[in-house]
Amino acid sequence: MPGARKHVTLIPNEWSVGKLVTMTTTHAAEAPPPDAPDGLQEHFDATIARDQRIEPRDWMPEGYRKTLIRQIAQHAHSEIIGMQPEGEWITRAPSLRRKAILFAKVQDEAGHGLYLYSAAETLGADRDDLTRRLIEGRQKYSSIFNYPTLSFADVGVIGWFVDGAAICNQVPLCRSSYGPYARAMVRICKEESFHQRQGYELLMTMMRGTDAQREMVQDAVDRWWWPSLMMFGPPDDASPNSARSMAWKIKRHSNDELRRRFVDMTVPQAEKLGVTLPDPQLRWNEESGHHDFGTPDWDELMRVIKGDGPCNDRRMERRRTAHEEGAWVREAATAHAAKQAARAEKGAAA
Ligand code: FAQ
Repeated sequence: MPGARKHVTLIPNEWSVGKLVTMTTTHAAEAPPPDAPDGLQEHFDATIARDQRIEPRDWMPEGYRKTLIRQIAQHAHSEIIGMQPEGEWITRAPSLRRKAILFAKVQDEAGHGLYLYSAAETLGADRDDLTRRLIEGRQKYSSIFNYPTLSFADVGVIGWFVDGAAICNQVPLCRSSYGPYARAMVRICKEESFHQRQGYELLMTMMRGTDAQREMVQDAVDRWWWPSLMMFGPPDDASPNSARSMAWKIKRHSNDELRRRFVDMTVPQAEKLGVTLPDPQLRWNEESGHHDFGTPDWDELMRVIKGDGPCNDRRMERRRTAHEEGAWVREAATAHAAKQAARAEKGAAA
């Protein structure tokens, strides 16, 4: 295909997390001058304009705080629910090596959820409350995790597409204006890069295998391509939150811009792998310097977001059960913390 790169890199160099870490180590927002109590909004605006970070101790507009809690909580819920589609294959992985890799990946996703809930807590959110909202269907999680994993090739395609899309979306969030979120994203993105590589390597191995294995890979690609494009959210002209989130530098790029980057990144990788992306309109556009591609089914995205996807009920049911079954762990941890605190108090008094 004209314009396709000769050397396939999984993550374009300009998105190196290392580079972004340097970019994000700006100074924290300075404390507002004590003699200017009315200047808090101006101080906040100036901090954002200077590309400096807002930290938990800084004053922030209520809308900024709420938007961050909404996005970070949805992101955390996505990581936790996102353990399920691949988790279903841990017991069926074809070798000990694949089982160990998959186990580690799914555990990483749990860790990402926990960093993100912690980031939300710095904004005054309560983790139990966020979990309750998810379980009661009052908060969202990513549409992508409502699709079934029908074969082991799906594990590879999730790593390649879903973690690849997560990297496109999340590397710019390492420069998000809210410090704890941006810092959590640095570590998360490093781990997502490993996840993407393991998926691509698994698919490469299958493509070198039998005809049946190659068919499994192509079938998984056909099923996951469009839902992966939908992960980036509705088109810009139907994205009610984008303008404000971008003005606050919570989001750094629009949904369509990130979707296009993902397509540009993935096309040469698909060629190298030897699979066909299921979009007859996909072609390199010399003039724009990007790929043209077809329109995702936005009605499907809306249906899945509203709870009517292929696996929404199953995912939520599993999440509710896991929460109930984990009650004893939370009770034990709370009792242990209370005992430790009582011991420390007694020790201090002695
Ligand atoms: N699914 O105005 P916008 C991962 C909602 S983590 C469900 O454009 P915004 C790692 C949106 O919330 C994947 N809902 O919204 C992994 C809003 O609803 P609200 C998660 C969606 O916030 C890999 C409404 O539609 N990543 O993959 C979706 O500006 C493998 C209007 O939309 C993140 O969360 C959707 N796809 O942009 C784990 C990244 N799209 O709240 C396991 C951080 C939109 O007004 C295995 N989040 N909605 O009721 C973001 O960048 C943004 O929140 C967007 C949405 C881009 C997701």
